[in-house]
Amino acid sequence: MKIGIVCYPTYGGSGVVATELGKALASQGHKIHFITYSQPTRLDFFSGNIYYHKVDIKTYPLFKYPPYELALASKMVNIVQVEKLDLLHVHYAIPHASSAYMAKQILATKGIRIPVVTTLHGTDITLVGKDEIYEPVVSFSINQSDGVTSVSSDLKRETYEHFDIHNEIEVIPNFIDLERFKKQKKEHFKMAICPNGEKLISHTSNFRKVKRVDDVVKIFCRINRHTPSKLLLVGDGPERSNIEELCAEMGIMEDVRFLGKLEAVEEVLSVSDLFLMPSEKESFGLAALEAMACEVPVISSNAGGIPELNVNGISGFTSKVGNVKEMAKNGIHILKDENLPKFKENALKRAKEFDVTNVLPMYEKYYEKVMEKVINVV
Ligand code: GMT
Repeated sequence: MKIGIVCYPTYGGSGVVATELGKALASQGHKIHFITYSQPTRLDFFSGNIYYHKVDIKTYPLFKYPPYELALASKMVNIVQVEKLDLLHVHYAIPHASSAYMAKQILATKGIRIPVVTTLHGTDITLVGKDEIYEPVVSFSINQSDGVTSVSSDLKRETYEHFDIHNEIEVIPNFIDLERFKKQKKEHFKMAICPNGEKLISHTSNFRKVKRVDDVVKIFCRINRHTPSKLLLVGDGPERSNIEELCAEMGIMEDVRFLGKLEAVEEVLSVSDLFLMPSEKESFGLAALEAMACEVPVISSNAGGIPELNVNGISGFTSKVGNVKEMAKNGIHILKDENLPKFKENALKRAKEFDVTNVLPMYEKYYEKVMEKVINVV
């Protein structure tokens, strides 16, 4: 199959999922054409089956807001024709689904029918999309897609709740390449951070308010008082300086390291004992899956789709958003020497269910179904 993939190329779950999906499809022999405004972060190697097409955007003094959606739609029209694509798969509804609709209409005037699959990732529905300034266009574009997938059942439920959708939404969960995340313990790294045998706790995110990184710090403080630990904070974003201030106020700077954006996040995760994800909203929680793939149990909130991944009492624990007291208590329980090995084992076992080899066929089957549907509509 020749597939065009449209996504945000920057750090962030939706771009990571789109890029990893493209890589996995390419390894199965499909020709994958990424259409993005810059090289996707995880697309850092050569593959004969992967192509990258840059969406160029021209500015003009009249444009306060350069029309990216139009440039993207035009690029899709061009690539579908030149590369003879079979299908377009757009990740994150805004604005990718509406640009794809426009491209589809333009191509139809040239006698080309291109099936469009839209994958909903979370904030395109739960935060940004349902805002009235975007809602009508988001609803319309989702309804006009030939196939719609969501990364969790909870996100599917929220989409039907907030939008007038008459399309069937297929749940295809996010996935992980366990080969890449296979434990590669860097014990010297752990020794440097935890010289006195402290436990290592980690968190990775884009440091947006929705991630509640302040709760991460509060949970850590409570755990640390009971079980000597160190905290690694990976990632960067708008809340980072506030969090640094909070750590200073709480007098825990000695025990916390800010690592910024890391390519090889698995190196940190593989030596961690516990992962914290107290998010306000999370359609799936890819960062938690990455931790579990490195055998790290997860203390999380029960927001959105997280409980579909982190099984309470098995791979970790889930609590109500903001209940830092309970989260810390559960963290202390997991970190006890007699409990940790079992939780680690369970975390990895659960992650294996989301291995790319299980999820990739779901996408391939879905593409075939959508293509068949489009071909059969005269
Ligand atoms: O976090 C965001 O603002 C958007 C998005 C992204 O690109 O990182 O994250 C969403 O998509 C991920 C991949 O499907 C999910 O794992 C995240 O749970 C989801 N984030 C939210 O729902 C907040």
